[in-house]
Amino acid sequence: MSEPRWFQRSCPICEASCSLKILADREQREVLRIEGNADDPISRGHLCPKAYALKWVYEDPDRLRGPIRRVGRGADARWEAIEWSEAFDYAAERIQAVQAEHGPQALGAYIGNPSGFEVGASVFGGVFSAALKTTRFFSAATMDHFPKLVTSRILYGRANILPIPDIDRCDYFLCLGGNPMVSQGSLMSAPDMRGRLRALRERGGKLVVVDPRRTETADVSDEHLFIKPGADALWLFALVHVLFAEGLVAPGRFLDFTDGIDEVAQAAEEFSPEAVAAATGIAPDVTRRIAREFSAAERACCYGRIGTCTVEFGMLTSWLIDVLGILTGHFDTPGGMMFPRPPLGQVEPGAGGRPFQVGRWKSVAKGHPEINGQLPCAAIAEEIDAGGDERMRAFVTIAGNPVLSTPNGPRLDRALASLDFMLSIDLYLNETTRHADLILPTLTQLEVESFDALTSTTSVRNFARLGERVFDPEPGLLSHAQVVLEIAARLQGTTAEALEQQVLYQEATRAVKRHPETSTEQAVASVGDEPGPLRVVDLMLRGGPYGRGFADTGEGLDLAHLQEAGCAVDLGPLEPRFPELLRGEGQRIPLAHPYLMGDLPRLRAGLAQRSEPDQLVLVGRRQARNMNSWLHNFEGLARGRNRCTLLVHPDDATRLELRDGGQARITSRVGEVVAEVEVTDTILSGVVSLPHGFGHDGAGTKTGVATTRQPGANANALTDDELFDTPTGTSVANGFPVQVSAV
Ligand SMILES: Nc1nc2c(c(=O)[nH]1)N[C@H]1C(S)=C(S)[C@@H](COP(=O)(O)OP(=O)(O)OC[C@H]3O[C@@H](n4cnc5c(=O)[nH]c(N)nc54)[C@H](O)[C@@H]3O)O[C@H]1N2
Ligand SMILES: Nc1nc2c(c(=O)[nH]1)N[C@H]1C(S)=C(S)[C@@H](COP(=O)(O)OP(=O)(O)OC[C@H]3O[C@@H](n4cnc5c(=O)[nH]c(N)nc54)[C@H](O)[C@@H]3O)O[C@H]1N2
Ligand code: SF4
Ligand SMILES: [Mo]
Repeated sequence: MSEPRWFQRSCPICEASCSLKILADREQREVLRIEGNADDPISRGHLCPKAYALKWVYEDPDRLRGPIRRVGRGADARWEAIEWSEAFDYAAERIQAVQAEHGPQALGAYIGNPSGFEVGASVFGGVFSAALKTTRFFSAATMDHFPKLVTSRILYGRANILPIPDIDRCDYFLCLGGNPMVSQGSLMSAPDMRGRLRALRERGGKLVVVDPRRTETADVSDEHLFIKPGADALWLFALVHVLFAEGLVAPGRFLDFTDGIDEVAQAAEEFSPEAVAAATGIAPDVTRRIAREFSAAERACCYGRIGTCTVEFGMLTSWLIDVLGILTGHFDTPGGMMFPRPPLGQVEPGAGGRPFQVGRWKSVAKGHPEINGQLPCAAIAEEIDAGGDERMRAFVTIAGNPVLSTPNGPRLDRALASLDFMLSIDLYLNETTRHADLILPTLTQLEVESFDALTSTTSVRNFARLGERVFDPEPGLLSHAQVVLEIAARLQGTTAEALEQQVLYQEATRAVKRHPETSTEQAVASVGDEPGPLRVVDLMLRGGPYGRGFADTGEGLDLAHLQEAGCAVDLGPLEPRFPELLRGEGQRIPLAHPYLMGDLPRLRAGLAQRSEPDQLVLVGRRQARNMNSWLHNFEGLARGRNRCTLLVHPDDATRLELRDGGQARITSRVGEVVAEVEVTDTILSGVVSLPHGFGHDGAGTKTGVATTRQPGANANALTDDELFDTPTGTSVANGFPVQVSAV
């Protein structure tokens, strides 16, 4: 008789990264219960309905349980199971063949969202990317937070120095284009948003939500301002304008290391509350009042998420959010926007870095410049379709479903079918991976340990957490780490062990900088010889800001310490980190950096255009039981009414002769979909809202529940692959023009 027991690990589904308690029978390989871990000092027992997806993914009969290779194409395609070693050889041979004939750049790669929650991907992503020998990288980031990465790179010297709201200590929370009540917080890892927002209001604080939809977060706010999509940069400029006009600018100690405040004042001059009122839909007196309230608040956060990033002026919006914080002294101070100090040391003061630069290489089809090492994900299809010898001929996807998550999905769907070779590392045969020649599934999260490498960089409180493996690895499957190392080894003509050693030595070299008494060899020896990502984590922990170092007597964090803790180790509230965090001696914050100011003419043109009569525009929407495209295959999340509905304001419904529950055809420059209409006054007139991640057409996929229960329409069949926040290459998924008609 096997005894069920409780295990603890982090939920890998969203950025809240709740600590879960999982009651499981190891021998029967069965999960009996999943609960929030009340003992965890960071997540304090929180969980949401998606947590059970850990069990459902594990049990899903549709999930792939070994490598499969496609034979034939199109309607004749069939899949055959193959052995791992044969699969690795096949992947490497095909990639090498394409690169030998057409050069290394003939290969491209796309990295999807779940890889951020997989410790093996975090630790070995670098060696895998290097082994691909190309610079043609794409990721979901250019449909996500890329403007923030670019802004941080420009202002603070590094893309991962990201301002995070100190939500638990602020008393004024200005939330633009985010719906944390549903998303559970993004670039704000903070489980239990409902509780935290309630606490904010209970201590007398104010929550103001700025969104074209009266969202679930707006419902629990003190004030909701409807804003026209894409107009946040204009509105934020008006707030900044008021600060200067009314003498409310008080940057405090930031004056000592910030340049360009006068230029910002000059730039803001033309964007008065009156000048932007028509374009934003927000009355000038409201704008003035919010500016005064925000600056007068003792502790205030201005926070922006998806609706401020995947928009026409994403970079300027992200920049102005930081500008507002800096100018009002609500930055890098308790209760304002702050900077986490993660235990692996990813965000430590560094030696001088290279200056901000874009365009070290360019896309072939349209000449999109590389930014922060990436090309826009909207350009994948055109890179494949491009004529000439420089086109992309082979492609790797890692935990991504770009056919449903990136612009002009149907075009990408067609383009992928014309590749010479495609490899997908993924759990499912879905809309994207159906085009692969080879799919390599990995172990599920229940079969590997968790370490919150990414979310500790975006957390509202510093922490370190190691989670247990619930089940032993399923025979026939390998971990993400093993898979990427084996492929990389073949591509580099070496062994997986040698690559692991390479990563260990690299990290050890970094780790001993803080511990000059230790040699690199000693550091490597200290973490034992069990293969896998955790000994690298151990090295980084020991050498990190809270680390115990490498001497026998050291005190502080290491892996054993976290194992013993059995839940998160609370590393305290966020603390001020500037100016130390600025990279390099004497570096200052270039608040009016030419790359930022260079985008002002585009904003001016946008202001002129947006003051004209309205055109119907589309925005996205997240829902509690979805996670992008990949949680639709479980009855527990898929049941219920159709969720892929188009929200339409009653006035628009009347004008367009749409009725609640009827079908509407939505057309954009690139495509057309049909969706059920939901008439509601929660959406601003002139705006319609459709969630993304749907469009499970079933053709050649193996996600039976998704296809039958929540197929939906692919919102990214509408998203335009030529509409960008130009300076960051981020796609405009919110606020692009559509036509809607009754079917
Ligand atoms: N219109 C519109 N489009 C959007 C957005 C929007 O707001 N509007 N949001 C964008 C954002 S923010 C994001 S992050 C992207 C997401 O874009 P993607 O990351 O491309 O899409 P996901 O739907 O998250 O796809 C996840 C894939 O990973 C696989 N997977 C899940 N778990 C694992 C695992 O443990 N290992 C492996 N190997 N594979 C796994 C799933 O099977 C699935 O194929 O979508 C973007 N697209
Ligand atoms: N349940 C669930 N949770 C998730 C996800 C999920 O798919 N489902 N996805 C996860 C991922 S990958 C991410 S990146 C995060 C995203 O986290 P959030 O950004 O908090 O989530 P969204 O629901 O996309 O919120 C975007 C909001 O912006 C609004 N908006 C659209 N255009 C504009 C505009 O121009 N201006 C303003 N001010 N608002 C605008 C939309 O109406 C919407 O309410 O959520 C994560 N959490
Ligand atoms: S809020 Fe996010 S991390 Fe927490 S249980 Fe739900 S999906 Fe998992
Ligand atoms: Mo995302």
